[in-house]
Amino acid sequence: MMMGKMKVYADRMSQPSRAVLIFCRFNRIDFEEIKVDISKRHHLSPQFKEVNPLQKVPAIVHGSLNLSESHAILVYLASAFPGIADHWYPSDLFTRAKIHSVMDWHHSNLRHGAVNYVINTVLGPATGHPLNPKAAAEADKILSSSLSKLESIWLNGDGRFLLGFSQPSIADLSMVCELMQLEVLDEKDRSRILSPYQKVLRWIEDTRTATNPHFEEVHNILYRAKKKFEQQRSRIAETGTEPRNKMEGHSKM
Ligand SMILES: N[C@@H](CCC(=O)N[C@@H](CS)C(=O)NCC(=O)O)C(=O)O
Repeated sequence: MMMGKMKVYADRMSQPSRAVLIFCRFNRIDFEEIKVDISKRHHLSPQFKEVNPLQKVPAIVHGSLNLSESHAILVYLASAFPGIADHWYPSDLFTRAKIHSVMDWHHSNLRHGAVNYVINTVLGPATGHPLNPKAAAEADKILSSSLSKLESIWLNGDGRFLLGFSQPSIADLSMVCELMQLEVLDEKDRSRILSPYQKVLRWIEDTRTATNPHFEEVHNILYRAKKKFEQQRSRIAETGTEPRNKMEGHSKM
């Protein structure tokens, strides 16, 4: 059956989008990246609603298959395309079950804490949400408790990757992309959150190294956003004034 080139709808500011893009690029999957700019509300357009009625990125279209949810997409990609190394989504049933276990945990714990903390301390105004210190404090607690479990349970094996594996799986890629969003925080805050977890920090570096140069290329947008937020913070510190326009500094994200 002719499937045609797969389309990946993504915004590189979105962590699950980055995981899918890095996976495709690293594994030399032939695909077309279609940018859906969340800060410009492109995910709410009628055209994108046809692709993903949930109006979230990432989403893929491959032949007659429309698929959303990054974990389901990663499982599909690892299974549908030939020549993908087994370590990404091992064929052994018990190992697969463990990978699903850690990915499900991620979505209801680590992601919950990380997204809500970043939205409520830095990114909110870019997506039309006011910053909310109370929600940020709650997210901070969830994030710290998740990082502690990540360090003591999921990264407790002999290998350098989740579940003690010696090579990365789709779960490593998904979770590291999640934590990379902490780059946009004030550096002191980022260090306060991550520095107690040395295994986590080492694992982020190992996953980056294992998937480069694609990891860095896809994350470039985040490093540019980090610089903009840093400049914005030092301007506020010098002049004591907020940017004129709430969206200033975010519009090119
Ligand atoms: N569980 C989903 C999460 C998708 C998601 O929340 N995407 C965000 C960007 S990171 C989005 O599209 N947000 C737009 C909105 O909620 O309006 C996945 O893993 O793909």
